Amino acid sequence: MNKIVSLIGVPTDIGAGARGASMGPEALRVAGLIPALQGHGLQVLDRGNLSGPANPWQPPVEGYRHLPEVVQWNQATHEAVYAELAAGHLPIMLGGDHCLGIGSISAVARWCREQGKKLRVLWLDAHADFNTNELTPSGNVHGMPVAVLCGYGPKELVEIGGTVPAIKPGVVRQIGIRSVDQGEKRFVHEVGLEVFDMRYIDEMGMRHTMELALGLMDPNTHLHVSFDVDFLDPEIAPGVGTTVPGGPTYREAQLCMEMIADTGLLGSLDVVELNPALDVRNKTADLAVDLIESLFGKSTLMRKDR
Ligand code: HAR
Ligand code: MN
Ligand code: MN
Ligand code: MN
Repeated sequence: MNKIVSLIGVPTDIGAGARGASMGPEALRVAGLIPALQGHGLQVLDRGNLSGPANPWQPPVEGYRHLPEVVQWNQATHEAVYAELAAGHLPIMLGGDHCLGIGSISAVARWCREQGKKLRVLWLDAHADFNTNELTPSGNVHGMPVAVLCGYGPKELVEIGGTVPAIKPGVVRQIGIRSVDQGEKRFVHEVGLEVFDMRYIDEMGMRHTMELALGLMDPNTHLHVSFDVDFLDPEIAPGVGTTVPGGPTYREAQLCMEMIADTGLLGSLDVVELNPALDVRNKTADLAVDLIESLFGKSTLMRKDR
């Protein structure tokens, strides 16, 4: 595990359907993210926040809302994440809405290609985020990042990391999914995306789910976690723009994070969709920090295998 982590705030809600995710980075800092990470022996570099265009709050154009602005924010994110990886740091992108996964993961994929490393992406989310401008019911680009990364989307976004597609669907494992639009569903099937939806987790349990999602990784794998806070059940995590009932409980989410930590392969992280305007006394941010601690190896007792 990399011992220097770099926080990159990306204060925008440019791809979202509700305003407020732009306040996510500060809410995570206020919730004590930095001391929490330091408490696990990590050195933390807070790189501050990136800047970019304001949210013009316009209707979709050709099926995309705010595409030029989305491109600008993602170019900045790509460069910032890539620079931290090149410096040997573990980047944590503090969103911001999930459209930023395009910039972040394209940078991680570029880095892995250059280093000859394998990549696995865990996509923790209520949503599959696999829409295109033709399939989307909203035009919100935060519903499209996985499709864009796999090469389906507008040229300006698909080409952000230079190589197209940035990733193959086979590197992605989606966990916690419970809201997929009609056309999106067909498309997820068509490309063969590996989805552990809530029904799967209900039937098989989080432990078995994570064993499969983390299975067959050789030690030369860079593990990227894209943590959309709406992955969590809204009862425990109300501070997101698109709540969907029936998500993982507190303990299921903890186990998910703990099992990721146990691999020792975590190389980068996105924390997105936290919306302080919809939160209650920063409760969702506190919970996110708590879960991030587990992701970085906090455990109740010393593990017998350590
Ligand atoms: N699927 C819906 C759409 O595309 C809602 C997407 C909501 N996305 C997020 N990110 N909050 O997962 O409009
Ligand atoms: Mn998402
Ligand atoms: Mn989501
Ligand atoms: Mn804590």
